[in-house]
This record gives sequence, structure tokens and C-alpha cells, in this order.
Amino acid sequence: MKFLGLMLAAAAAQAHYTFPRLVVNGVPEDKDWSVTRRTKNDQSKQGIENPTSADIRCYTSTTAANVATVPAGSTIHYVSTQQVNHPGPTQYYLAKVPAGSSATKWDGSGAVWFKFFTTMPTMDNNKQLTWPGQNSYVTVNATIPTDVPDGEYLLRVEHIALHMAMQANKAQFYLSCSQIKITGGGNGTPGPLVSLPGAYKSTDPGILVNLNAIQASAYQPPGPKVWSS
Ligand SMILES: *[C@@H]1O[C@H](CO)[C@@H](O)[C@H](O)[C@H]1NC(C)=O
Ligand SMILES: [Cu+2]
Repeated sequence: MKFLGLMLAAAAAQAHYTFPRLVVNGVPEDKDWSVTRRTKNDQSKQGIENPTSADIRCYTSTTAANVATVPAGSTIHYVSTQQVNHPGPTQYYLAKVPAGSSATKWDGSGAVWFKFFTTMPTMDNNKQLTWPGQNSYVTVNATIPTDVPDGEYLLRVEHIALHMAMQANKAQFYLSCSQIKITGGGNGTPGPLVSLPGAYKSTDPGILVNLNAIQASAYQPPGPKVWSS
């Protein structure tokens, strides 16, 4: 038992991940990091612990070569390099590329990001909070809203690992941004728009949280409300 415990602890310590490949309606990008911008933790797989750092936007210092065409209403998810084994929400954001720039160049700065998807936990048989997609090798599916206007966007996926989040700056953010072009969209006005960094504080109740001390329905995903058109 002791040995098993040590092995589980070792496995948990290594259990970090990146999301190098966007999948649109079941079709993955050609190869890792071709429309998804290569993150700084490509090798280390380390999460971000300070939610106010500049890395919280896209965790990258580079852009990607290509732009994925994504029809509005598409189902999207990401392939993970490891099992997404930690408890915590998955959230997806979009930011529209401003006129005069392009998805292959733009840095996503300013109050430009809206959230279109988040996940809530349930309490499992062992009284642990668990989230949709937990222990999977892909992130949970989300739908690109049909009312989102056509154009180029940055798409951001985020999984927040909360297993150590009862200590300040110990939640771990795993994330990627992809360069996409939305087609067949609508006339919505997505919002609220937030900046990254800016949308999160270390003390937000969804970031500094003891999962053993709350009910599932009391969890508050950090950041803005999900846009509903
Ligand atoms: C997620 O979407 C893909 C298509 O992109 C589909 O093959 C898969 O079954 C979906 N997963 C779930 C859990 O619904
Ligand atoms: Cu981990």
C-alpha cells in the first residue's frame, strides 16, 4: 500500500500537459503547433501558477504558421499530451482579430476576450469534486456559437488544475491559443470582454479554493460570465 501510494504521488507530480492540437468537427490540425501557437511549456509541461502573469493569455512567445477555418456551430476540442487528471474547470475563450491585423500576427492584447464555454463539477461517490473531461486525453467538447460574427479570431483553451488550490498561487493553468477563421457566423455582440492578464486575480474564489470544503454547485469558475447570445 505504501509503495502504491508513493507511485501514485510520483504519477501525480508528473501529471502535467499541453494542448498542441485543435480538433474541429473531429478533424485535427495537420500536426502539433500548426494552427495552435507553441507554448513555452512545450517541453516542461509546467502549468502557470500566477494568474496575473503575462503568460496567462497564451503562454507563448511565438505565433503559428497556419489559420484553421472553423464554421460557426462547429464542435471543437483539443488533444492533450497527457491525461488531464487534475480536478478543475475547462474554459474556452475567443478574441476577434482587429481590422488591419491578422490571426498569424496579433497578440490578443486589450479587453478583447469573451468566454463561450465553461464546466461545472459534480460530487463523485468518494465525495470528490470531479469535472467533465477529467481523466481524459482530450479536453471537453464545446460548440463555437452560431451568432459569433465571421472573421479571424484567437481561440483559447484553458484547464485549471485545482488539486493544490487551497494555497495562494498554487492553482495551475494549462492553456493554448489557436489561430482560426470563423465562417458562416451571425450578428451577435459577444461579451463581456475582458483582458488577459486582467480577468483573474490570485484570490478569485474559483482560483484560491479548497475543493474539500465546498459543494459542487458552489464552485465559481473564474473570469467573465459565459456569453449567451
Ligand atoms: C466530441 O466531439 C467529437 C467530434 O469532434 C466526437 O467525435 C466525440 O464523440 C465528442 N465527444 C463527446 C464526449 O461527446
Ligand atoms: Cu499536475
